[in-house]
Amino acid sequence: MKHRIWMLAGLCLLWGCARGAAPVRVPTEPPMELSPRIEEEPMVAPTAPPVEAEVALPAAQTDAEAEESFAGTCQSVGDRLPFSSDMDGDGEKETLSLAVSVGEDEYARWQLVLTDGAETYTFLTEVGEDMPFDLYAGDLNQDGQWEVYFCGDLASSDYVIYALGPKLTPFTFEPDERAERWGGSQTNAELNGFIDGFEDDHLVVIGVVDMLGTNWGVRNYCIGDDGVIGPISTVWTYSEEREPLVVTRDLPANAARARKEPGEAFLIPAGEKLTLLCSDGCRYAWFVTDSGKQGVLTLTYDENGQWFIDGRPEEDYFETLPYAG
Ligand SMILES: [Ca+2]
Ligand SMILES: [Ca+2]
Repeated sequence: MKHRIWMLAGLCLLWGCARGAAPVRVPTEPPMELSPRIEEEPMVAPTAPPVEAEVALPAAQTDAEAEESFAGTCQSVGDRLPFSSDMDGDGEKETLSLAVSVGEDEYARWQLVLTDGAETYTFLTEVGEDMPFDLYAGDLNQDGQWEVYFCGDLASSDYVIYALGPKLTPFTFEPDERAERWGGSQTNAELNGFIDGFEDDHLVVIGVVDMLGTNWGVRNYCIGDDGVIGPISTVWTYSEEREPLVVTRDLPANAARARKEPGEAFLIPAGEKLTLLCSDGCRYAWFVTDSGKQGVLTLTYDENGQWFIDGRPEEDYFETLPYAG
């Protein structure tokens, strides 16, 4: 539990208790089609086996306790390992356990073990204070086959999610549409962000959106019919508890429309404050001004990842932008 509290406390600070806030007005958008073909790439495969130190994991519950408190929907099992349930519907229980050790390269190796080592899978994360992680299990898409989700921190606050099937076969993720700006380094074996919960058949993910500063947004993912995990909508919704951005020169904007196409153009004058509501992390950021006007900003980026609005760097339009340190 300690590791979860550490992680949640830090994230709540960043996220500003968004889940308890009033709903943010978000432009509606039809569900995105999941792309049918994504080539599978290998997951991280650790190559340095030496183990220097074993790290204690939370005390185990009994199988009966674990099963009784598990309603069948996806939920955290990180503090009740080993965890037993019939994960593939064959009438026999499988048992999930997790071992962690620190290698000479000072990376943590999280080895997920299924039923006496019948299947294993290893994730690498950085070694940090309490090494935050969480493990979730359940049948998100209700096809009778459980998934296992592992969240960890690859580097300083570079949270990452992996998903595995009942035989610990890795799922693939739809490639992040923001990867082009990052230089295409993103793989489809992992998802940047961390799990904030589950809603119906959706995985709720919080992630960083680096556009008009560093912003934390949330969006939902599901498992497509092709088995690929992708976002329901391209839009990341921001917390309402955000510092407004102070405009320092005429800022070109457009009226927000239900679809993505921007509406009528207008200028936001210097001195106006605007609060970002959401963005797609690639081109559009929706906002509301202090005077209650809603609209959308259109951004572009160059080969260095610098953001521009109407040809000017984004920083030129605002007193400050909330960049992460
Ligand atoms: Ca089984
Ligand atoms: Ca499933």
